[in-house]
Amino acid sequence: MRIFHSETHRLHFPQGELNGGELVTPFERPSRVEYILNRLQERGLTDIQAPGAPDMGAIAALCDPGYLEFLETAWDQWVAEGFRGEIIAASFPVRRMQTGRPPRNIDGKVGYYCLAAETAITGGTWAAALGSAACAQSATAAVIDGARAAFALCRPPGHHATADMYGGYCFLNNAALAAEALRASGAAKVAILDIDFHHGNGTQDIFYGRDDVFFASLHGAPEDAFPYFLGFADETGTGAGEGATLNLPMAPGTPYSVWSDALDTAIAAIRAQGAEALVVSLGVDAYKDDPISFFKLDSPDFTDAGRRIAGLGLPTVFCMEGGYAIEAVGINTVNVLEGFEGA
Ligand code: OKP
Ligand code: ZN
Repeated sequence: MRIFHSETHRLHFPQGELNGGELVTPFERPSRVEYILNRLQERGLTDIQAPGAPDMGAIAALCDPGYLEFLETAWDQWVAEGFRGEIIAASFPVRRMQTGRPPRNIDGKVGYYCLAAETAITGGTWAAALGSAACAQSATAAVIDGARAAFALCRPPGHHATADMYGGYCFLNNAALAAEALRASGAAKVAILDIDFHHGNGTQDIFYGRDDVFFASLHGAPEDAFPYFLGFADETGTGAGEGATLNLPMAPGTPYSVWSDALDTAIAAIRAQGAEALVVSLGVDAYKDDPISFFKLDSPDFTDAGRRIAGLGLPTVFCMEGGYAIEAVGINTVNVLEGFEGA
């Protein structure tokens, strides 16, 4: 399988994540990539290359222009203001405070474009986010060129990012970029299967009103799990997109026997939709020892999940998302890919 990885991910390494009132070392950290790369090598998945330059036109087509300008300039403005810490949002346009006007003040602007305060921005974040997007774009190009599948080792992840908001460790929605590129290449219908433990609120939001990109997500029930406010089973799409969103929220402690039934449900829906290409938001935080999640999948279950996904028989772009049980992240990620390839 062709694999795309960019060293630029290292440029994004905030020292602090707001967690339980403390600033802790972020769960989403550069070493995650090292564990994945090591495991890929160990298992002989060595067709790893750097992506091409990011396709800025495609990023501009997906995202709000003010948001992209913000991501590009936020650090310089923050420093110019005299702030000495990393960028962490503190003021948000919440209920009855939404007038759609991005503030001039950088602290206000940060809150305007942020959906969750755990995620810090630093001087290297924009470059890392672009490198991550480039991995998704190059992996998609490989599939468009005829590869059965490709793996974008995206870091930072993307599925919480909307067209105009960052948070949940995400800045640019890599899976959405992949889906849009597949559409542009001629696939009439594309499916995004999000198996990360967390609901892919950003991806859902981007495609919610459209019927050409089907979005299916398996995740911790929003009553109990981040992002808390989206991902309920009754969110099924709107307008032309009605029926093109499928949410499968599950309870704390969910074992593979239940999770795999949900996976089969999502796979059957993707088939019924007539999707011609597939994007997998590949998070492995459904793992039993993940420090911020609550499902009970074991490592061999990820191999089985990969096998089931391969059963769709679709050209497939895997985009890395979450997974924070650092030492198992590589094993679980590669297990999905091996299960897929061995099927
Ligand atoms: C990103 B992805 C611990 C809770 C952090 C944000 C989780 C983001 C997950 N401080 N909440 O979907 O794996
Ligand atoms: Zn996650």
